[in-house]
Amino acid sequence: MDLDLVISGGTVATASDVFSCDIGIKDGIIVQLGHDLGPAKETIDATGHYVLPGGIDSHVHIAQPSGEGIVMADGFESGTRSALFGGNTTILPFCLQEKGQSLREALTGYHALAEGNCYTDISFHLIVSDPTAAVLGQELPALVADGYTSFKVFMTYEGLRLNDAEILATMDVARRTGALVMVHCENEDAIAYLIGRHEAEGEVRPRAHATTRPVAAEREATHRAMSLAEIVDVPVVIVHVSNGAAIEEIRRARARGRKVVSETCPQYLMLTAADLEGMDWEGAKFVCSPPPRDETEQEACWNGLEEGTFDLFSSDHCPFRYDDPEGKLNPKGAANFRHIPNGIPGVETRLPILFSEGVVKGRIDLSRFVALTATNQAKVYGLYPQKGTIAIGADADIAIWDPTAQRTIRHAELHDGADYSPYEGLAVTGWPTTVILGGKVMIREGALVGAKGDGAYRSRGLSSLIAARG
Ligand code: DUC
Ligand code: ZN
Ligand code: ZN
Ligand code: ZN
Repeated sequence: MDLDLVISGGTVATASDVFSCDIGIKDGIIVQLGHDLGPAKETIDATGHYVLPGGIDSHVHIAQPSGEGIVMADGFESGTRSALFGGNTTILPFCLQEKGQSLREALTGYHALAEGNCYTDISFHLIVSDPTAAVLGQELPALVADGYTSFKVFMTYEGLRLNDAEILATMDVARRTGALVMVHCENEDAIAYLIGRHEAEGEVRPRAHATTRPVAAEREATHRAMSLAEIVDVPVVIVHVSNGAAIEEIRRARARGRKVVSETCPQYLMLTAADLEGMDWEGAKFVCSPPPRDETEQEACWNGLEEGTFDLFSSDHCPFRYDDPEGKLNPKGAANFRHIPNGIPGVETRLPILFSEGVVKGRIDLSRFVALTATNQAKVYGLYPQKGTIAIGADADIAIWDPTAQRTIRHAELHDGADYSPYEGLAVTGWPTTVILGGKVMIREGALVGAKGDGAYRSRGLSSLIAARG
């Protein structure tokens, strides 16, 4: 049996081990690990390189309706292309249920947009915004059985947020089906109160986005989400944690024996509220929720990555163009921060930033990097062990990294549909140079050789990390 591909001479890292070995691939699957493999139709020499599981980014927004006249900067083609160039082989975008819509209807739309257009594998989380009896009683359980095994609820945003009763009822579907609930934790009433006060004082600049969404609003909602999950007795994922107080709440809940999965994102390590001050309206480029905080909170998030509180490091890629009437500077947004769409691009820069700032600077080791960016992502969201690791029988989804590459992040060299990067000018060490999806070379030495449509939709099983925690 000739192998299709051998990756030789590299340093392979998994979430537990770093070792020197060659990888043999056949029919899209890793079939051999060892030395002197072959013969093979093709061999890639990875000498001097790291060979890592392809990144999995479980928190990505693509083609999501975002309010009147606002258009997300990425569809599935540009979003997955950007993800691929950043060393990812699977992303999990959200399927937003709009009010009055069934989840199936919403899914039909996203699948139609994604079909034939993806450079990475994809799978969808659902966002439940209209938890009617029919949705919770029949539709959602049926979709969980069909492989849509995670759904997100929001505690903020008028028109999207669920009240506590609705959150409890939605969590109960997770209890009955084994699905996983993700929660966006910010207290909407507190934010609305602060927005009212800021507007009364005439403070409508982008920086008010941060001061109207303080740490206390996130901490309280984080505590409440975990309490509601405790009452229902289900695990819960706290997404995009931005600060030390919320981290403390998560640690306390776990000390009580609660199953909590937690995630942080590059913006909470690299940006601060001071970025929202910007020149003129430039601060709009950094408007995301929760907002970037300060250096103390950045350190708290690093600590949570280092000592193990965070399971997941995801991008929360949510791209809007800046200089665009359909983006950040829409006519209303250019006059009042409330109307600046929330979210920033970052699917391509997530891995290089954590590698450079975390691994190269000695804050986390290479195995922890792999765990946070691939293995735990697969375990939490039901893709493991098919994805998220380098093992015999796993999909041959692999990123080959040049750990010494020196790059300065320039949006002009990225591949998303936005018109800026919040990390413009950041110098990083290390970049994925060759990316392989299901045994097919998609990026070879920095050049795109794969085609849109090479990525496919993957249905998912139930979360194995949760099961493993008993
Ligand atoms: N929440 C997200 O998860 N992404 C972007 C905006 C938001 O509020
Ligand atoms: Zn060898
Ligand atoms: Zn959110
Ligand atoms: Zn998000």
